[in-house]
Amino acid sequence: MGTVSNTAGSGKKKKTALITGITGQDGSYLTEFLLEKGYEVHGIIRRSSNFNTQRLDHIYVDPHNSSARMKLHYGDLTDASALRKWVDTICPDEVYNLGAQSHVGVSFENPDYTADVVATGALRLLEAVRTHIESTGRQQIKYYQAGSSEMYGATPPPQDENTVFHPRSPYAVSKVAAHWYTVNYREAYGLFACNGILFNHESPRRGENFVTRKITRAVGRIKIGLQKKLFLGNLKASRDWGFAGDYVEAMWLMLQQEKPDDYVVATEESHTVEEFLEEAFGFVGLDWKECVEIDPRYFRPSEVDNLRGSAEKARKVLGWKPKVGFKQLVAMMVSGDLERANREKVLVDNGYIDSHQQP
Ligand code: NDP
Ligand code: GDR
Repeated sequence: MGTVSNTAGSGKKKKTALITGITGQDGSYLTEFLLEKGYEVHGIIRRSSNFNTQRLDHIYVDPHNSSARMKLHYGDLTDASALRKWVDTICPDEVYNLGAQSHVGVSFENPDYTADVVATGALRLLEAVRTHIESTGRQQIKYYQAGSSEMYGATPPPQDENTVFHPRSPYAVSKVAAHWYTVNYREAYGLFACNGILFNHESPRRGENFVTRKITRAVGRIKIGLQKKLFLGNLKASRDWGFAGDYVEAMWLMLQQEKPDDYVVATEESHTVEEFLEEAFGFVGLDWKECVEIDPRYFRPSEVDNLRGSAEKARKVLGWKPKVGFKQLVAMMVSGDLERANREKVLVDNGYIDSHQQP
């Protein structure tokens, strides 16, 4: 794990960011984005029995190398003392709280844990930032909270910053709590704290049990003959799907404003899971109806039917707009997974793995 240094070789202070959830989809894109901007990036990672830094491997530089600007530290959103220690040690200019048990379906099965990490975890990190500022008399630390369109839940679209929250899962309820903790720390202590209310965003790095990636993984494997069927739940749900690489820029922009505020980030276009299937299977000339079967296991006890954001405020105030559209996003994900399936096939054909194993 890395040592901590705050100054560039020139003597000019380099900006420093601390990211929870750095090993996740958004964490990896945000790290790339901030490194590109010249930041030193510190990430909190959880201990696991195997390394789980695959999304960061391509930008990893050994910390013994003086050019390393990404540094990883063990910690957890359930561990307040570790959070405080890393805020004290790193003295970041900006903190991005992206860490979460982020799967809506799983949150029905692990509700306590989800609340602990997503809701109380945000509170612990806000408290670490607040008490650090109070005890050191240091300048402001800017804080970003990863909020979610799931907070709108049952409230019909279009959803913007003034839309009423009606969360429909333990995950979404926990995100609502994290949202209000963030607002409260801004109002009570003058903390520079922003909520980004981000609608679904995907990429070739999306976790494989979210519906988009589950579909594009299956398209690649079915096309190449490694798999026959894809089992899914509710195909009628509609989501506002954007590209994760575009969305991390909005997170950063929020922290560059004069005043902290909350912003919706969305493409303003919504598609059903069925439409995603049509586009993804169609991209490789397959008919999804011949491959998809419904498994009630994937239905949720309460569903979010329709999300479509209005990102007018982000467009006007942040000057942000998405660059990647729906068709381009699906093409990018299917192409990535076709390539991966081709690599898998080489291993299967040569007897290194069987077709049920992941390489
Ligand atoms: P991922 O599931 O890909 O990543 C979640 C990250 O949180 C991982 O790095 C994970 O670590 C980490 N994490 C999980 N539990 C803990 C814990 N107890 N302590 C510290 N870190 C933990 O999510 P995304 O990158 O897609 O999303 C980033 C954030 O944005 C999340 O908060 C998510 O809820 C929110 N969000 C996401 C949207 C999306 O469409 N992607 C939309 C709106 C909000 P590990 O690798 O060890 O599992
Ligand atoms: P979501 O994403 O719940 O919107 O949360 P997910 O991809 O899991 O579900 C989207 C919709 O697809 C339906 N669905 C299935 N979902 C999964 N995962 N697996 C299936 O087999 C399946 N079949 C149908 C779901 O019911 C749902 O309606 C994501 C996460 O990234 C959150 O962390 C984030 O806050 C929100 O997006 C915005």
